[in-house]
Amino acid sequence: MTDEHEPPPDSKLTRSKRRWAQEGRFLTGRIARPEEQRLPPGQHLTKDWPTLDLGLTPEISRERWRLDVYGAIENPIFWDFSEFSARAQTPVTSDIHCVTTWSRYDNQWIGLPTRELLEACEPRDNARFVVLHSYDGYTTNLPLEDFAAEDALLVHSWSGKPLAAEHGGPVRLVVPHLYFWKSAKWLQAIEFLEHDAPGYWEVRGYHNRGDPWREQRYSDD
Ligand SMILES: Nc1nc2c(c(=O)[nH]1)N[C@H]1C(S)=C(S)[C@@H](COP(=O)(O)O)O[C@H]1N2
Ligand SMILES: [Mo]
Repeated sequence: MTDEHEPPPDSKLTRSKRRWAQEGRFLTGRIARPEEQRLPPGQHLTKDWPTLDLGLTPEISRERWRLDVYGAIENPIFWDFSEFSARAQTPVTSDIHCVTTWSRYDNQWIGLPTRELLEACEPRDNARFVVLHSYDGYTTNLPLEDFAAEDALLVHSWSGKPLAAEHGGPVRLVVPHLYFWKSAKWLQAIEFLEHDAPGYWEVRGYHNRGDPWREQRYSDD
């Protein structure tokens, strides 16, 4: 198991995002279906790609990067970048939906489908949840079924180029059907658990699942 980092102290942006959760900011009260409406309720399109994080960009080169996969699995994995990238050659095009209301269509990613990671690590029958751990101390949690979505990918390239450090390079997760805070940047470790373990934003007022078409922006309590 990799060393845990403490997340950095609150920044102006993380303070604002905590307040928006308390206020229920941006909620429209509408529910939509992805098959009928590509843009989820309350979202607007952007052509550029904003950067959002805790205010700190960990400088992890491809040489230093490691992925640690552990917990309720039969085959623990510890890959360096060349072991990872040899398997991570699947292109996927998908949309981004950030809870702060911007969406960006048709992002071209290359990476390892999470389903192929699951084939390699073999989760045990009691594995139900996944926690992503990042090099900046960030964490986020997903039910195993959401992590295993057909278009979910551990990504190292965007638009044919190495994923930029500001967007989570060398490797980040991309789970297109949930709000983008579930897509951990600077991925360091993937932990499989029997029980749920809410992550950084999930314990700070954000919804535990985060389905954009149901506007699952904030937690109910
Ligand atoms: N490691 C890490 N991953 C993270 C975050 C973070 O602060 N640290 N922020 C999340 C949030 S809130 C969003 S909206 C997206 C932003 O990704 P981007 O900067 O590439 O647009 O990353 C998500 N993944
Ligand atoms: Mo976000």
